[in-house]
Amino acid sequence: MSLRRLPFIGTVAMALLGTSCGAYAVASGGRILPTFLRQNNATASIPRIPYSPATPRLVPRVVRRWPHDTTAYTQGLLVHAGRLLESTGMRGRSSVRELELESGAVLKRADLPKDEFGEGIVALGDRIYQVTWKAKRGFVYDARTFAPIDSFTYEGEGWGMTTDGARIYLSDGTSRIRVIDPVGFRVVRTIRVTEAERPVHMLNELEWVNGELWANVYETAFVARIDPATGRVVGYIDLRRLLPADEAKRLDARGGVTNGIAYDSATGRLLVTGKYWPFLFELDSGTVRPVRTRARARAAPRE
Ligand SMILES: [Ca+2]
Repeated sequence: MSLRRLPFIGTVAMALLGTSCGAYAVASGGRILPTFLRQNNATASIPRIPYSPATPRLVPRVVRRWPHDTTAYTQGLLVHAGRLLESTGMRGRSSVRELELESGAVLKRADLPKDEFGEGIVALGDRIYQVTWKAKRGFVYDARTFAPIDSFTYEGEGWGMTTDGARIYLSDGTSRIRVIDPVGFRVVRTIRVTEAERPVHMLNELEWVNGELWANVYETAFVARIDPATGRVVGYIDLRRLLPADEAKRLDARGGVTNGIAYDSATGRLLVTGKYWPFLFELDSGTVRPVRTRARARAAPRE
């Protein structure tokens, strides 16, 4: 998603609508919200993850960093056939790009119409699919030339996408991820993502990594590692230490949150970034370091 939500929206909406709505649910932050608000990604609260101290958290080792366009409101990031692709959002600035990793230069780009708000992308074969935030319409490009070749429609909002090589996975800011047949963009099943039996909403940019479904959790610096069969979060990647605290705070104030995961299964290269971030960080995908959780620390024997 795109625009940073004002913190009082939920409160105001509750005051205006709460008394007339009978269906309530406890949001992750402990606040009581009408069910329809909790499921509406435009007004959802930031999940206070990890919910359980027993859920494994990993702090990745940074191999190196590469330059990234600080005007890019990163919505999607992936490697396809050795090419690094990114999509960007914001009206009038939405695009699909091919990047040169070493310089951050944009080698090729296709701009969306000025009234479109670009979101995630996925590449399958010779096609790139891109969704838009609220227009319920997506675009298909020739993966090599970026020439527009088709469009498609879907219900609800479009946030992040990835693929296991056959199906498309689509997030929409809630805790659901739709699994989609690219032929006709038809939903074949829906994954409900949970950690410690609680829904993990605000799921954003996606990546398929060695059979796991990874998702940036919007407005947090955590990446959820999801078992695609059950929807359970098997662990988190903790990206809070990638940027110096003052820089992260400065970026966060203008919506520059962690977003963008690209994994090249051919090389094992793992890249992450954020909206407006000055760098793509290359992480050591083979030696992601486990963080001792509080529950494990208590259980650990003395050495
Ligand atoms: Ca991705």
